[in-house]
Amino acid sequence: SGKALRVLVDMDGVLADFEGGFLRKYRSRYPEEPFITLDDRRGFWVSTQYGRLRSDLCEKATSIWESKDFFIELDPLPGGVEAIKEIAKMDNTDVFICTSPIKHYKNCPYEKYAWVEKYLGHDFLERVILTRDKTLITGDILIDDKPDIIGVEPKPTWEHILFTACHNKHLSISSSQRRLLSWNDDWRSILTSKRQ
Ligand code: UMP
Repeated sequence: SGKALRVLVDMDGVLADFEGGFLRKYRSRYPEEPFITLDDRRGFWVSTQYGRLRSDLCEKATSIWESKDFFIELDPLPGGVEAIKEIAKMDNTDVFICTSPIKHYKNCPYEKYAWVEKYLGHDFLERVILTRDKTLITGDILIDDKPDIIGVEPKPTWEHILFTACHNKHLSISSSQRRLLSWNDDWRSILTSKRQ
């Protein structure tokens, strides 16, 4: 009953394994360079942490996700594809993938659509929103691993559910913020709690 629940789901770090894909390709391309294990990741920006390790490693890190086939070859994170397919089938529920492309646009937007088609099917392309500002998108919840989601809209309509990732797992969360620890966590209860 009531208006359909609108669920926004981030892609990198929530559906697709950006961090794992990055580390594997970085080590393969730069086998002699130091790297940061996933356990030692801190902060959303991989490039920032690599730049602190050694200043030239910022652009070496960036070269990895700017390369052709980086985004299409990301593995799905456990349970994500199954969960979003289940959400899409729920009554009174509209789900969208809400993802920010990198500004090096040659491959990333194309490969994000191709990834969605590969793992979720052609019809799911209808459900893709590419934006660099998620505060402009209206929804009831946004499941996203980025701790600070800001933009031009000071009062976004969605509740941000912080999806746990290697870079945010040690952050303490304000009492009002909710987490989803993984797709094995109780996302169904979070959806139920938002229904009118
Ligand atoms: N990204 C960077 N630099 C980093 C880490 C990630 O540019 O150090 C990119 C990858 C994604 C985008 O395309 O930022 C994050 O998108 P969202 O997960 O916020 O949608």
